[in-house]
Amino acid sequence: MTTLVDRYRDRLPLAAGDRVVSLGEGSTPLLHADFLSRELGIDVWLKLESANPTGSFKDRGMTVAVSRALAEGARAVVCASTGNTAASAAAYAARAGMTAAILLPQGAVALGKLAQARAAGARLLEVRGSFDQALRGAQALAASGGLTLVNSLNPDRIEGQKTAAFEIVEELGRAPDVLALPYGGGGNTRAYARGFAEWDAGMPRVLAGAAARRGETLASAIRIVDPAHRAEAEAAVRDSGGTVVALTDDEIVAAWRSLAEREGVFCEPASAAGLAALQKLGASGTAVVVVTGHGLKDPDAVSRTAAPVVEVDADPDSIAAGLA
Ligand code: AN7
Repeated sequence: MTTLVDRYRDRLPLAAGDRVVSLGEGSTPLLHADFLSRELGIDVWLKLESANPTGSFKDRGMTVAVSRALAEGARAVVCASTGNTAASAAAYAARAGMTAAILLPQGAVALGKLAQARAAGARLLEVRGSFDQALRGAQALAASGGLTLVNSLNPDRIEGQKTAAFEIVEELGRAPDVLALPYGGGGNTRAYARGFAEWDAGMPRVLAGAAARRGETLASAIRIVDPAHRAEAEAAVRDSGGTVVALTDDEIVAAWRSLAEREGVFCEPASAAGLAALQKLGASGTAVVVVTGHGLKDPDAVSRTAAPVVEVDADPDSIAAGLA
């Protein structure tokens, strides 16, 4: 197995002797999207970050952040999370023999993510409040000492996540013309911008899909009112000639359905925000759409938006009627 750190160690902040805490992250598929390419009249590729070990792009950052925390002698990590950072931090901390303290916005984390963090034995606290409030709590806890913050405010997270841009350039042989991705707190947008800049292969035009109603979107992963990286992420988008695209939930769900129904790619709703931005604005040339998290993380989203299951008896007539 080649870990992410093995693949790009010379571009990551880890010393030669540091123990690497890895679950086999990175080297994710870049899948050609035949239907979407025809629909949009351009060449569309999907970067399946949902194929990372805990099912989201967070693992790229977490391998670096947890390895560094371990090297520095930390015994515990802390984060606030809408769910995916929680699942990733819990798994990497478990592997490192560290405690993970995780602050979740009450009632706002998808079922699969909660199950992942619980299964790994993380200390889960449900904060009576929003993600934004939970993040301030996590920052205060980290500042009081002893725990390392592993939200993307930790620069090691961004360092790890920039490697997705490296992989795209290596696989396409050049930077794409357009990169479309979801925009929650903006850490990942910054990470891609840094990755393309460091590889020196040119910067794609970045389309960053955000929920128009940030505090209420059904895409719970990006239910973040005040993005921690707003200034830097939006500057990077502007400098690339790209746009922050405000999306309705209907637009996000339409993109999410086309990924599942037309491409066979089942992601969580927030992960379709990049495609929704691309569908809304259009583009030319080659576009890479980042699919950030797996669909199994949020089964309730399916119940709310997909066709119901039909109940039948086990006889041929009843089955035929059920299919009619
Ligand atoms: C699937 O886990 O903020 O713009 O606490 O889970 O870097 O914040 C997750 C964010 C996109 C947005 N897609 O990325 C968390 C968290 C998925 C996500 C984003 C998230 P950023």
